[in-house]
Amino acid sequence: MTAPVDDAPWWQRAVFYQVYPRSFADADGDGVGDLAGIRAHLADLAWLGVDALWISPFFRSPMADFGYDVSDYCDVDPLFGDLAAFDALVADAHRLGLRVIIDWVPNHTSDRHPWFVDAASSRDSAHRDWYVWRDPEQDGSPPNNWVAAFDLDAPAWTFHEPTGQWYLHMFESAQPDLNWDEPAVESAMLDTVRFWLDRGVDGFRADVIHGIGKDHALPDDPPEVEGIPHCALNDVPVTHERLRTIRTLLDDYPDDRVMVGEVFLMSTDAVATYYGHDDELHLAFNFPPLFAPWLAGRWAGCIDAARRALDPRGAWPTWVLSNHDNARHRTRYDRAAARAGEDTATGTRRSEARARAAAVLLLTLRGTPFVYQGDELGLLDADVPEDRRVDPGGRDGCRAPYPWDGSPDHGWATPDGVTTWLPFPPGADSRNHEALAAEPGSILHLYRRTLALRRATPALVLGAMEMLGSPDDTLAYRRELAGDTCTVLVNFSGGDVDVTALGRVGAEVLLASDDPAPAGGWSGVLGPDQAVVLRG
Ligand code: TEU
Repeated sequence: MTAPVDDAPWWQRAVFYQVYPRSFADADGDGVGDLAGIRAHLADLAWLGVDALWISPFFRSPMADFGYDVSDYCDVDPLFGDLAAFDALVADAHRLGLRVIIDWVPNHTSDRHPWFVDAASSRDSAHRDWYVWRDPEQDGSPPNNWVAAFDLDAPAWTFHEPTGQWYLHMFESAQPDLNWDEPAVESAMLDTVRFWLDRGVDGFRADVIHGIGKDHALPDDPPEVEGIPHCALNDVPVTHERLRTIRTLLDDYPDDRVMVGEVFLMSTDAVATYYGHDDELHLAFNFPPLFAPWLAGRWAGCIDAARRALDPRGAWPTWVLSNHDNARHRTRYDRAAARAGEDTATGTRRSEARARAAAVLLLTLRGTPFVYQGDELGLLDADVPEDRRVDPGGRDGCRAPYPWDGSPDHGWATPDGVTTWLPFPPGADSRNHEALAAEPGSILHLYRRTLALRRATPALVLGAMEMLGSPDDTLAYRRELAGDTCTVLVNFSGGDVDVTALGRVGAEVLLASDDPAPAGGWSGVLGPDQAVVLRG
């Protein structure tokens, strides 16, 4: 029975691959990736077996936040190419069966965006109310206690001397927050969405989307908020109204355009509300798993929280292990293990095994997975020496350029004297796309095999998911669709775990994270940091 698979929207069936354009591939040899570079490697992504790309910002930008400070939403920054290069990329992607979603940054613009330049020109300017301005307190201090995302000691406000008011910025002072209470802002931003939909994009990843609504009173934040800058909360009802307007716009276009929102709240229950009642975001990132350590209990908690929050709404989950804002999961797991006393020899052995098992976990949970570029090579964060650090948020390590081959410039064709904007990740001489593609046992091939298994197994894509009781340090779940079932077992420990009690000895092993060609029936024992998928 294949009907449910065909009926489900593509974005529920898809595996997304996040491209960070500065670091993916460089066609013009300036040491920074570009759209033509991405286009030249689309066939590699089709070979890998992902379904869709999310491309981080490539719009005109002064690059104070590497593209998340947009000065023209409807043009390509010359660093990355031009609109024709974008159109060519989308056309080629579609020919290869790959969908393309792009980043949309609605919470803030660059301070060099013509709207802000005008807003700052005088209190009476046409665009003044497009941003959030407030008079100083009596003692001259900012209007409230909100702090900026990258420097928790600095206020989320910058005083603008010439006009004598503070303006709000959840991030850098070069990223003033838009005032969505001003109807002209909403309509101008909706026009930017239409612009790209008309050009044929399949949807958007919406940056800090929960920021587009803010409490008018701008109340002080409570003293402690877990893990995120206070003003990132912004959890107010008007945001949901705005999301419904955006959803209507998207749904009025043909072909199931999608919006996946970055709702940077650490509560899965709170994130769930941004799906509305199937009338707000199609998908929302759920970040607790992005910060979860490699521990079965923590993962069981994340899975349970997602089910409890999303299932009653009929909302479809998403899963993310890494992105351009945080240390890669392999690096995170290694660091946590080292802190917990794991010795170097054990750590080296376990590091790759953990990354492999995590890949199988990511790609077999119920929901839409997002693979961050380079995780399929098992990359670690780059060690970025102090004199090459560039990001105000300290996120350079996970943004290292993608090593395509083992040559000195790793396929980046940089002429003498030009270096890539960041150093390569460790071990790129051997850990690169070309070398791993030539090695059937590599993690790259494991990703490819797992993606192929997903495509061939509707139960893994849309099937129901049932957690099975399993020993400590392991997770076991069954995926089922129309009578087809498979079972996934994951060992989070560095030793063998006997799982015979699950009664699956002898079952056919469809996939094993450490073995390219598992033969014979399942032994009932999970190896160290091993994940397996069994038929039935
Ligand atoms: O990120 C939102 C966000 O809250 C994180 O940047 C977080 O504050 C940070 O990881 C803490 O280290 C989005 C984008 O993904 C990010 O790249 C941008 O810098 C940010 O918005 C501003 O646009």
